[in-house]
Amino acid sequence: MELLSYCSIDEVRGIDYSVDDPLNREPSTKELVSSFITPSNIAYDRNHGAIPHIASSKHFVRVNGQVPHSYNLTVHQLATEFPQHEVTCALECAGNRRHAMRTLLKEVDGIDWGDAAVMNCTWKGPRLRDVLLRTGMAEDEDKIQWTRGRWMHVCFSSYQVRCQEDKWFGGSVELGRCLAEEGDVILALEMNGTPLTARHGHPVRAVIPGISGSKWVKWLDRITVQDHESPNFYQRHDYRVLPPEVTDKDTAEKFWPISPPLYDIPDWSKSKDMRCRMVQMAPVTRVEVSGDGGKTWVDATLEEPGASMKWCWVLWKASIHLPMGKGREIVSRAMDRGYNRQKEHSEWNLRGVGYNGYGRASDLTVVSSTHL
Ligand SMILES: Nc1nc2c(c(=O)[nH]1)N[C@H]1C(S)=C(S)[C@@H](COP(=O)(O)O)O[C@H]1N2
Ligand SMILES: [Mo]
Repeated sequence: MELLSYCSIDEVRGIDYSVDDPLNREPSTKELVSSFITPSNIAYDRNHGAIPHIASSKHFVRVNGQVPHSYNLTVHQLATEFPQHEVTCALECAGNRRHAMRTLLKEVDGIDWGDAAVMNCTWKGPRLRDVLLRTGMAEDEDKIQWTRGRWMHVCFSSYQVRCQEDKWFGGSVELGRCLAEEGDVILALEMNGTPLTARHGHPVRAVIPGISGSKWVKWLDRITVQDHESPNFYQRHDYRVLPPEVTDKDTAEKFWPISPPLYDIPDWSKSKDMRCRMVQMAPVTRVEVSGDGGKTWVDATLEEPGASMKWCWVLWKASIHLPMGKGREIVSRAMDRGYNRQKEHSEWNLRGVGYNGYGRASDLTVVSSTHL
C-alpha cells in the first residue's frame, strides 16, 4: 500500500513518557555543531506532555474556522494531493540558553536549557498555503481582513495528548505568513528525508521557518483560521516576553495579555567547543570572537553550507590565541545584514525566553599553544 511509506515504526497506538515527566533533552553542543544538518536522533526534544504514537492511516487534519469551506485531510491526501515542498531551516526552543540568562543575569522560571535546544533540519510536506487555499479562501485574505481592521491568525492544535498546563497543545501565527509563498510554511510529513518519528511529530507537524519552536505544533490535527490568537495556554500564558518589572507569577497574570507573543527566533551564538567551531542564526553577515573579554576581536570564517541560507543557521570557525592555564573564556558576537551587532546581554524576563547575549565558552583549560 502506498500509505506504508508514511507509517513509521509506531503502527500500534501507544504513548511514550508521561504528562508528569515529559521528554525534554538536548545534545552536547559539540555533537550539535558537528554537522550542518542535525540528524533526528541528535535533535533536542521539547514536550509539554506524553508522546503519542499515531498510525498515520487513521490520522487526519481538520481545516476550519473563518474559511469558506471546512474540510478534513488524511495523511495520504497531504502526501499525494498537494505539491511537496522541501525547506531547510533552524528550529529553536524559545527557552534555549535560559541557563545563561539565569546564571549571568538573575534567576528565571523554566527548564534549564543550555545552548543546544536548537536544530537545523530539512523538512518536507505540502505548503500550508495550498491547504488553506483549498478552503476557497482568497490568496490575499489576510490583506482583505486587515483593511476591515481584523488581524487574522492561523491556529495549530493537537488534541492527541493532555499537556501539563492545558488539555491540549496549540499556538498560532499571523495568516499572512502562512499564505505567503516565500514564508515556506509547510505541514511536514518528513524530516531529513524519512517520515517523521513519533518524537518529532509523526505523522504531521507544522514547520514555520523563522518562528520560535512552540508554534511548530507536533501531531497536528487541527488548523483553524480566526481573528484572534489561539486560546491555548502555551499561546496566551507562556512563550511571551514579560517586561523586566514582572518578577513573580502573580504579577505575570496581569501582564500576559499585554506582552507580545514570542514569534521571531533571535540570532544566537554558541561557544562550548575548544576548537571554536560555532554557530549563528541567519541572516548573519559577520561573527567576531574574543579571548580577552571583549577588548580585542578576531573575525570568524563563516562556513558555506551550499544550501539555502534563508532560514538556516550559520556555522563558523575562528582561530584565536589564549594564554595557557585554567578559567579561560571565549566570547562571540554576530552582526546581521542591518549592521546590528549582538549585545553582551539581552534583557532579563521572568520566563527566561529569547536569551541572545554574547556566545560564551567559559571555564576553558588551555593545555597547549599550538595553532588550530
Ligand atoms: N503537540 C505538541 N507540539 C509541540 C510541543 C508540545 O509539547 N506538544 N512543544 C513545542 C515546543 S515548545 C518546541 S520548542 C518544539 C520542539 O520540537 P521537537 O520536540 O521536535 O524538538 O515543538 C513544539 N510543538
Ligand atoms: Mo519550546
